[in-house]
Amino acid sequence: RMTWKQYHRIEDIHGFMDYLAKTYPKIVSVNSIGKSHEGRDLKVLRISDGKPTNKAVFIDGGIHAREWISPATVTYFINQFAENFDVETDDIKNIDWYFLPVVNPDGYEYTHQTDRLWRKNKKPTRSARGCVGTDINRNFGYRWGGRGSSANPCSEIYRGSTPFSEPESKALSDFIKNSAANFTAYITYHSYGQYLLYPWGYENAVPADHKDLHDLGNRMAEAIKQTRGSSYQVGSSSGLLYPASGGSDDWAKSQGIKYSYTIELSDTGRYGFILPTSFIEPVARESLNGLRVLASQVAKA
Ligand code: 0X9
Ligand code: ZN
Repeated sequence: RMTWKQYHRIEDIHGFMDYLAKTYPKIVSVNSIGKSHEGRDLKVLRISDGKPTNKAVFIDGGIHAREWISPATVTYFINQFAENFDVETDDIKNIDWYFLPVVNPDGYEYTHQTDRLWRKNKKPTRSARGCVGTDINRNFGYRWGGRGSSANPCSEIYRGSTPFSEPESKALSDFIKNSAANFTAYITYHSYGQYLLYPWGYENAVPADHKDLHDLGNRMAEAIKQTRGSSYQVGSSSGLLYPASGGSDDWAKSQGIKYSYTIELSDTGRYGFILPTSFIEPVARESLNGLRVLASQVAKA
């Protein structure tokens, strides 16, 4: 059974998604959009009442294997919306939600079994030293290969041999590109640091509509703060963090998805990636309040 008192293995997360599709077939469906290098499904759960006027939002987690709070938070959203859909707000019901809670299932399982701090995927590289794994968040095909990424397969920020060389980034991007849904927002959950980041990540520049992104980011941060006092900083990825090219957020923005954010969840460094399980519920709850603000913007956009 799924709870938010523990971190779960991929099998439990997939089982939970399938259970919701079976229990709420009118609003929930689950599809595999491809397979990871080791052959694990990349499962997307859709929640929608099917109204043709709905906008669409894509949310993912677990691009980086060790950032366990991310899949935990995304599955919390799924549970909230699926279990309480009839009593949810009109904003939530006027959106077609797509969730991919674990983009990097091979890496995620490896952090449970072997190396808790693994970041990349698990596909072997051409490295003579036998180094394994590409940073999926450096492998997306917009401004691929620039600052903040590495051509060295042994690096933690290895960008891969070509744009979309990795099955996980390829499947995610193909799904969004080929979908009939009209995505208005893309949010990718990471940890840690408590940041709400918008493009661009590849260099110190901002998109023409950066004021809209900053304003919505501020309103989301305010809603998070109102929950239990957590402070999130809002700004561009390159400005607030560091330049890093090949990220999924930049690629989504380049596809015309207006509200593209990377959210770095809690904490600010005391526990970092090894966030105790007692944080799951509070972090997910405040994050849901932030997401509700995004939903209200998307529903009226
Ligand atoms: O470096 C990253 O991929 C993200 N930070 S993390 O600590 N979770 O690894 C930030 C990505 C921000 N977006 C872009 N640079 N495009
Ligand atoms: Zn990350």
